[in-house]
Amino acid sequence: MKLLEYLKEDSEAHKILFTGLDAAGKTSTILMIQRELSKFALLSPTRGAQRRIFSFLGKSIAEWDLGGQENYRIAYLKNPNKYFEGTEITIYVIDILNKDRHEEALSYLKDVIEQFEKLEIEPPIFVFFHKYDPALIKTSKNELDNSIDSIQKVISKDIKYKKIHFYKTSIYDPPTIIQAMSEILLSLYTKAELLQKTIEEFARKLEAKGAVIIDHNSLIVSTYFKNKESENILMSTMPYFLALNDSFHKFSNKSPEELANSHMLIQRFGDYFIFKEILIKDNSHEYYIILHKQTSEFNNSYFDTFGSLIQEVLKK
Ligand SMILES: Nc1nc2c(ncn2[C@@H]2O[C@H](COP(=O)(O)OP(=O)(O)OP(=O)(O)O)[C@@H](O)[C@H]2O)c(=O)[nH]1
Ligand SMILES: [Mg+2]
Repeated sequence: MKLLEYLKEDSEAHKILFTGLDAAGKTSTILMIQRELSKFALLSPTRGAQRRIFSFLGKSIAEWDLGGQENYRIAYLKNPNKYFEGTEITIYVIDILNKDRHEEALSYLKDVIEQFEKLEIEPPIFVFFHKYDPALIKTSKNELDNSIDSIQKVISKDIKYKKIHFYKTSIYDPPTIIQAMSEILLSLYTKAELLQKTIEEFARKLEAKGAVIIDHNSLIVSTYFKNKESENILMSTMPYFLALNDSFHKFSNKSPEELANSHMLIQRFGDYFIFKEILIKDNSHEYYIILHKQTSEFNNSYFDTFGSLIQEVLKK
């Protein structure tokens, strides 16, 4: 590829397609990562293709939400250049509770893949087995898992797409969506590994059991865990720290700098959880860190150093 072409492509947003049947839960999933939960109650079927651009780790992501009602699906398939061209990542949402429509969902997945073949592109497809709700896992986990297994079998036997991956998600279990989306988005970045090394060193210095960096959307940028226990606690509580922080901000009359310089400390079962904004110069978005430690002490200057390190990594 010529350099100019490369630069042009690099400056364009990465296209992520959300597709699947109507009422599968695509828009709900997107609202969850935008932290727009208050809009859940007003949700109506998406009309046609809705596009939104957002930034993750300094790159533009163009998120396409393809309304899944049949008339729209037909229109997309008739015009692959408009809707499927340039897709870098596809998220295919399947409502696992609606068994009557699993066949239809699989058949549309085939249609989508056919469009990719026509366009000679091969974006990875991430299938979300959606509505895997905690309340249902309690009462009928086997049944849910069986229907997921049978869909998965059909996909590997009949569809045979090379780059296909699976997640179980539910809007009633926010970490399932946040973890899936973070992993998927990080796959676009070569600097993810460098961030990983940075956070590891930082966590060791602070003698932390675990550390998670998240962005303003509560998407995970990087993690470090000393053990599985710390991973379980931090991954499942992480979205709530940001929500808690938002609530405190709402009722505080402190300046943004004062707020950014302060931290939130939670003690639970003998361990400490520290939530702090990381100041990164020349960056329009906030980043946050959650640390899991055995003691409540930490040296504030470490955080500044850490902020500069991250800034360096993001620049590269
Ligand atoms: N039980 C359960 N319901 C969900 C979940 N996610 C979404 N829903 C519900 O499913 C319905 C459809 O959700 P949407 O997000 O509008 O579905 P969509 O895929 O965007 O639908 P279209 O825009 O028509 O393509 C809504 O009533 C949601 O509340 C989930 O994880 N569990
Ligand atoms: Mg929708």
